[in-house]
Amino acid sequence: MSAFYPYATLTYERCEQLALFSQDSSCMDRRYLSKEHQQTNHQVMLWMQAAGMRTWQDEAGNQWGALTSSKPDSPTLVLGSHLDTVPNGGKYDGILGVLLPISLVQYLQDTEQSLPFNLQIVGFGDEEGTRFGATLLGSRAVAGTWQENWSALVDADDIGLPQAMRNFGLDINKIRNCSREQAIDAFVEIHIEQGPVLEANNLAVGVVSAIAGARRFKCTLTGFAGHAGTVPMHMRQDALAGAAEMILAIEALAKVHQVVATVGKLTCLSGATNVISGKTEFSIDIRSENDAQRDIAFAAIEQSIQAIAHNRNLTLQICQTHSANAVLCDEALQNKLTQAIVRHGIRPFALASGAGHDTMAMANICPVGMLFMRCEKGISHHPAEAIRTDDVEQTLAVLNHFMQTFHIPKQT
Ligand code: HGY
Ligand code: MN
Ligand code: MN
Repeated sequence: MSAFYPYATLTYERCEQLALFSQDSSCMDRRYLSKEHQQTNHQVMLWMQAAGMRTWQDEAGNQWGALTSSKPDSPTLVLGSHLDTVPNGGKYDGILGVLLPISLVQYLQDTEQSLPFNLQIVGFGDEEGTRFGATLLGSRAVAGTWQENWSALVDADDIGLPQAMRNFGLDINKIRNCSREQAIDAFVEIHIEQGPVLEANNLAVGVVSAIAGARRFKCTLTGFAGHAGTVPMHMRQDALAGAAEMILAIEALAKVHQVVATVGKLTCLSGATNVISGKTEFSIDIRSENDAQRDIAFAAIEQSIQAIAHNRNLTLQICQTHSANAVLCDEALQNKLTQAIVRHGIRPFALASGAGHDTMAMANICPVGMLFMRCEKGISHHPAEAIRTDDVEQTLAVLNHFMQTFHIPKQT
């Protein structure tokens, strides 16, 4: 066991503690600007303060901690990830990328080591976009790419984003104050891989080369509700049967165009056993590391599902709810992370991320890098998401090597 082992168990135990802050006692579900988000920010603030960091919560509800260098005009490195989860999600997606850096700062504090640059840690409030549909709200506020039309967003209980922010003690009109352009010289995110590649290569960590770009849509399909017993099959305008045909077409076209496309949500409005569906809503999430390839695939999907709607005498409305282009990680940061992995005696390995991350938003204002940590069987967005303490120990050691040898050029 290395000097990092106690800090690995500390990180693991804290992930377990934060998992208690969930709106559903039967599973992990922590949403932006909720009571559970508030509890989590407070607990993370206490852990940051215990590690000697100055703390604050910004106007978007992101939780920050700062360790200021003895030379205040030094460059600033930010480490961070998100504190929200998907419904029925795991305990480590995002959360590990906030708690592991705090544990490393605790180690530096306990071993009386200082850094030649300013270090900040951020827990973003909304990466998953579960509550309001748009994603990366916390990191986009920091990156200065908050979108004015987000003021119209409402959640499943018809609570608007501005009201939810007021309930949280925030004022949406001040959101521009938390933009950190020019104040951050590099951003690095530690995150579980959420895929099987590191485990298949028997590696604890890997360096992320690129992050797939994503587009998300809300589709509303309208037919005509009818009596399940009296309307002949050839006279139906069945919105659920239409959605079913469209979902299979989306799956087939994703394979043809070598992208990933997912229909994760399907709602049959006013559904009843003996009623032909008159209206359904479903989501589309389409991704690729190649934005052009993704857009060509989506154009083919759109043409196909509109044709299905036409043939079934249905009307289909497609509304884009999210778009983020693919992001290449900074070469210099990738090299520094690779050198730290080699110095720790692990075989260096680079891989792309199919999952989206706050890093995509931060790439708008500074060089970005990501370090992936293995998760068991690559399972994520699922309660079976699991990590190993010894992998956390290795990741802490690699991150420490990275920090000890890291020189950031001040952004001009
Ligand atoms: O959907 C994603 O890729 C991320 O987990 N929000
Ligand atoms: Mn996620
Ligand atoms: Mn995540």
